[in-house]
Amino acid sequence: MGSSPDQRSRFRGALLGVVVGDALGAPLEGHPGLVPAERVRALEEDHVDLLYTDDTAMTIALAESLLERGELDQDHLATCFVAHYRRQPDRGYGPGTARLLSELAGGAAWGPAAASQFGGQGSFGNGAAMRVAPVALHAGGDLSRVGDLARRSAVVTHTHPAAVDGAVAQATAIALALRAPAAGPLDRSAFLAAVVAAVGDGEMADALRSVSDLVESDERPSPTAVAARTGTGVAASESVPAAIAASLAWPDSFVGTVRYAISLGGDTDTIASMAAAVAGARLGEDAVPARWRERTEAAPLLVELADRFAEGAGARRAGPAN
Ligand code: AR6
Ligand code: MG
Repeated sequence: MGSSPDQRSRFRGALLGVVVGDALGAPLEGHPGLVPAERVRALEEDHVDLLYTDDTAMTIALAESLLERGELDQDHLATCFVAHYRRQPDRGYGPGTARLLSELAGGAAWGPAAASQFGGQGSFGNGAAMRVAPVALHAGGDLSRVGDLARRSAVVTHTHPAAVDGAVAQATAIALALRAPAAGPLDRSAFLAAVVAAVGDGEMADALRSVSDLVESDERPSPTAVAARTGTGVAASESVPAAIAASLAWPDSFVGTVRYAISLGGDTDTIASMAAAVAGARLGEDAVPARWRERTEAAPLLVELADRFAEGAGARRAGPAN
């Protein structure tokens, strides 16, 4: 293995992970039960273009908002989500998110509209977690900022505590991966403990803890065991722990992580997207196979957005001119 990838390569790896995992996993979204390895291979070997879905569309919107405003501006973010949704409403948005974005497009304020979803519970879907990668890039891997930024990005559409904590967990996992040495073994136990600590007590922390023995074992856990513990549905409390477990099942392989994540079945695009973002953040863009990247819609746009975050982080490190 070569030297540790630099920050630009890791930023690219994280956002390429989002789009490649999403686009590769999308054809199997909703698959009941585990996906046989042959079905995953068939997807990989196909020659059709890999099209991205709402997971990536919302990631692009969040990235553009952070880059344009230089901060997490919730009103602006809501406007960016709505603009993407209006341009391309058929990207596969979750039903609650589609309804909410239509309400916002009609002039509703995001705060009360998001809070009133699902009879006032707010959405517990994984929509806030699946799009959160740009928050980790904006924070440059600074863990002290990631949780608060992730929370504020989540509540624009998802107010249920499990959805908000899912976004915090996923953003923290990416931020940790951005800082983790790529050479040598990853301390999986410390990694999971840091993610749990970031979310605090509750349903998400419990769900993450439920896989700790599997993740820490010297043997790679079987997809059957992980899926049985976490579930693989669109609820953040299922798919976020499933994705983090997938990234820790194959900590040194982007390809292994994506294959494993898709094999879990259920919300395959979102689980693969979240797992691949973590893998790409640690392993860098060279870990993303060229054959996947070339087939994936909008991969160059995600690279461009990653580079803009890297330039911002570089400028901050250099400090003001005087
Ligand atoms: N009570 C009951 N069901 C709920 C609740 C709740 N409080 N919250 C969510 N659900 P949604 P998302 C169920 O619609 O999170 C795309 O395919 C309900 O069935 O807010 O943006 C992506 O690829 C609801 O429709 O959207 C992701 O897989 C569903 O959870 C996913 O959709 C999803 O919540 C992202 O969905
Ligand atoms: Mg999905």
